[in-house]
Amino acid sequence: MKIGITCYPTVGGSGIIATELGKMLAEKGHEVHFITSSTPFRLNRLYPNIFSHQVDVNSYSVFQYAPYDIALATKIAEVIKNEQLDLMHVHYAIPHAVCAILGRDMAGSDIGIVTTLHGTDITVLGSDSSLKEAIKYGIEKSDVVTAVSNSLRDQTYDMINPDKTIQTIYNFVDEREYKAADPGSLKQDLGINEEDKVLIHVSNFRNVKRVPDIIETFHRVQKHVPSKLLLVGDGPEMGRTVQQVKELGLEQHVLFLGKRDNLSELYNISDIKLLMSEKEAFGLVLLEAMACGVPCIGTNIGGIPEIIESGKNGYLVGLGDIEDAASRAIGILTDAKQHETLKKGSLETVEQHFNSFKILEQYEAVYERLLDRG
Ligand code: GMT
Repeated sequence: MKIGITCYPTVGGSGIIATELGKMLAEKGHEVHFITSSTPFRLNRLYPNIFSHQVDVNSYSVFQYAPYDIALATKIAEVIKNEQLDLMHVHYAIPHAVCAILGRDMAGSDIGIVTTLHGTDITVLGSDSSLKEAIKYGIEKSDVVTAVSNSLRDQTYDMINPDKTIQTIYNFVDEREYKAADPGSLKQDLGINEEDKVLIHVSNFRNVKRVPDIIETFHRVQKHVPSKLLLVGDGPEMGRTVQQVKELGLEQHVLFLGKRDNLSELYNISDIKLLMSEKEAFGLVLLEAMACGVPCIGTNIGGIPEIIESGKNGYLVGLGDIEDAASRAIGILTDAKQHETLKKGSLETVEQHFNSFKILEQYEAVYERLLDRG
């Protein structure tokens, strides 16, 4: 099949899923065409049957805002025609589904459009009256719509009320990259004592991630267990986070690592992963951690309970329940047997429910159904 993929190419779970899916499809012999504003960051080497088409936006001085969406639709139309695509798979309803629909129309084509919903296009933008109708339109005019969790699927029905069936297809990780492995001297290289426990939080440091809850949880853990907190990523809340760490006197115990590519290695020196978000359609970072054998503590919201099963691979806590999160973390870090059980459960969860080959098959089945409709 010749498949066009549009996603946000910069760091973020949706871009990672789109790119990893494209790479796996290419490995299975499909021809994949990324149509994006820049080369997806995970497309880090040359693949013979992956092509990257970049959207050029005209910045004519009369435009108050450069017309990216129109330029993307035009590029999609061009690639549909020139490359004879069989279908388009876009990630995010806004603007990508709408652009694909317009692009298909411009190309005078009737190829199928698959739209995958990742979260914020529904949970954040879905209540914005300037966008809600466009999101509904993008969903209804797509041929197939998938959501990355049952929670996101149900929330889309509740908030947008589209006349469309939405199928859940879970996210996945590349198990060849994310696996339990010997981290070598990384702990030492980062200046962490061998006997110190390591907690990790990875995010884009936006409000919804509730990073202050992570710091407060760690503050409590640190009083009982010699430990370090790795903060990976960057974003608008970083300044406030640095300030909070200073105010709590945790500077010696928190490592700000910024945006990193070697997440697998960092997970392999970590004992617990923390994700205390107030909105989270899935939580890909949980899966990445679990694939490396790291138990997770996360809030009981959105798609997180579809990944974390309390007592099997970590613990769910209420939103903002720092005390419970800290006491769960202390429990795990001070009980090697419990940690081992949760580690085993984490690896099993990824293998049983989020296996990349099984997820790939689900997407391929969607594509084949679209092609078969003639
Ligand atoms: O978490 C973010 O803010 C980034 C966003 C994205 O566009 O990558 O993540 C969303 O999609 C991910 C991949 O499906 C999910 O794992 C995240 O849970 C989801 N984020 C939110 O729902 C806040």
